[in-house]
Amino acid sequence: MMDKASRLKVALQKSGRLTDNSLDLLVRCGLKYSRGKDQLLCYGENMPLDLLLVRDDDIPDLVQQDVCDLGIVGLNVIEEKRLAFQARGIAPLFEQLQVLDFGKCRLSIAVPDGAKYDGPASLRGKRIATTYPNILARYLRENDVTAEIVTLSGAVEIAPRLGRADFICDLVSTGSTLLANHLREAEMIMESRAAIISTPVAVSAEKQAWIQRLRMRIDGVQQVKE
Ligand code: PRT
Ligand code: ZN
Repeated sequence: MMDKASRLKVALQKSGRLTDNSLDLLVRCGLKYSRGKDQLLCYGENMPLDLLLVRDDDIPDLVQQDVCDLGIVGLNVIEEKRLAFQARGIAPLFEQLQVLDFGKCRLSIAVPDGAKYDGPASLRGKRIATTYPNILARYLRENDVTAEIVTLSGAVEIAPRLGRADFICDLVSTGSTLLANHLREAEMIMESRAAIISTPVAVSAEKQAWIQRLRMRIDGVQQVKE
């Protein structure tokens, strides 16, 4: 097809909640691809576009570093990374291009069954476990609340039972995980769904034309579904 530099690189989650929907979306946009031996790269056969399969948390960084031109990742991850970069004085070099119709969830504060909660003031002085420390910190700041953020890398829902935190701030979709852990959703702090990010770094006219084409096809595919 075209030389390597003119092929679009798109970062997708390798294996997780966004994987099937992300691949499905591109296939509905007309992409035919073959998987590389290492399972990390997929080659577009009928479009100048290749897929890089990675952990979702790495997707904003890959776009930031201009390794990939586009990425599909949750707004929760995009926002957390944007705030993390800002906190370190780094300008985020990725922008939200298009919001998608899958991966819907919300980032919420949850409290143990029976714990009192009457709004953000109830968080004052509490320990809140989360994997989204920057989004939580902004929420607390906006609500004039001082609390301790306990940053964990996973299994946030068991932190209260282990005595590591009073409350949690985690993603919720059906609510069954909270229920199983004797927690109740007390406050939603962000709504999320998958989105496409792109780099504001100038790309070639050829690439730009394919990004435009892809956007239009995605709009078409999503309208059909609605
Ligand atoms: O390995 P990798 O790092 O790529 O994957 P991951 O484990 O970090 O992510 P993954 O696959 O769990 O989620 C990827 C993205 O899917 C998230 O960043 C969100 O944008 C989106 N998403 C949508 C969700 C959920 N719904 C969701 N329910 N991500 C996580 N959850 C978890 C939540 O953390 C909690 O543990 O599911 C549990 C709650 O679900 P319910 O249905 O019981 O409420
Ligand atoms: Zn992840």
